[in-house]
Amino acid sequence: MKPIRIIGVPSDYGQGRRGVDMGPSAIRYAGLREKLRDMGLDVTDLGDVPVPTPETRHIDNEKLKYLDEVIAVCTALCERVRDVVAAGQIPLVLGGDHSVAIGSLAGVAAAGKRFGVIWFDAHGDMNTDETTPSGNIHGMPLAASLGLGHPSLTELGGPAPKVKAQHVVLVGARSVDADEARLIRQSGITVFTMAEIDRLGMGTVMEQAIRIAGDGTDGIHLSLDLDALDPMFAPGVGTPVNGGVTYREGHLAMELLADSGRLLSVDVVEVNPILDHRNQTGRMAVELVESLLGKRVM
Ligand code: HAR
Ligand code: MN
Ligand code: MN
Ligand code: MN
Repeated sequence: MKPIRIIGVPSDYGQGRRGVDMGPSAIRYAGLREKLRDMGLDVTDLGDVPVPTPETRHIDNEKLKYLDEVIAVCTALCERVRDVVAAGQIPLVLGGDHSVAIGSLAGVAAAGKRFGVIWFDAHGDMNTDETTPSGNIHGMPLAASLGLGHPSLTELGGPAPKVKAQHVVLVGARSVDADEARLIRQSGITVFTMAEIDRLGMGTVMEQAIRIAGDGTDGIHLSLDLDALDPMFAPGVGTPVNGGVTYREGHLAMELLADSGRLLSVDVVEVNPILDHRNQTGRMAVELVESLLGKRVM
């Protein structure tokens, strides 16, 4: 496994509710660095990207809430991710809400990589400023990375698109807005909803996802939204949706990705300690990352 570089992004500018800004802290507190070092991995925590305090800011645009702040945070993250990837290391980005993925994908692209994306999420994250029901940018990062939406997001850190639809797979979807669903269908990305996971099994779904994201690319970016997991296993998220990925399905997905040897970069997002029970979701995040980076029973 390549060296791992942890980057915290304590931002909740992409989401209405405060608390997800404490995600990096909760995941670190659950022992992330120590557990990965115990596996024999080369791990360094690079600290946090600077994030301004929300109480000093205001919303200018109801369709793109905190746009300036999201741009500033994602631009700083983009530069760090770019440098880590260029050095042959794996960035492990700790959110923060999912808007931070706009910065991480831009950073992987800025490092010159042609990559695929596996987007593990209960939601589509395929809204634009024209389709959003909430104005929250965390509902837009996949669209933005595909070149759909406001130019200040699609062109952040470099030209759009950051990733091609033919190499993008959404896994775990079960809450998609009507206009968003239209955009998803038009985009040409591959979607495995929970219904497909039920029918095919997570093993088959991930084999196909890894092939779609991995074939003909330099590697795979995993964007892991903890709300993909069933709220039973990950209650500490801002927008929980019932009927999600089980504990073992989640681990199997991570194990298969580890076995593929194609992992380039990772986001772990939407952990909200205020809504959590004794850091259960922070610990779940750490366990999933262990599986993703090669931990096995024996
Ligand atoms: N689709 C809704 C919106 O755009 C809710 C999005 C919730 N997003 C996340 N990220 N939690 O996956 O506002
Ligand atoms: Mn402003
Ligand atoms: Mn998401
Ligand atoms: Mn989500």
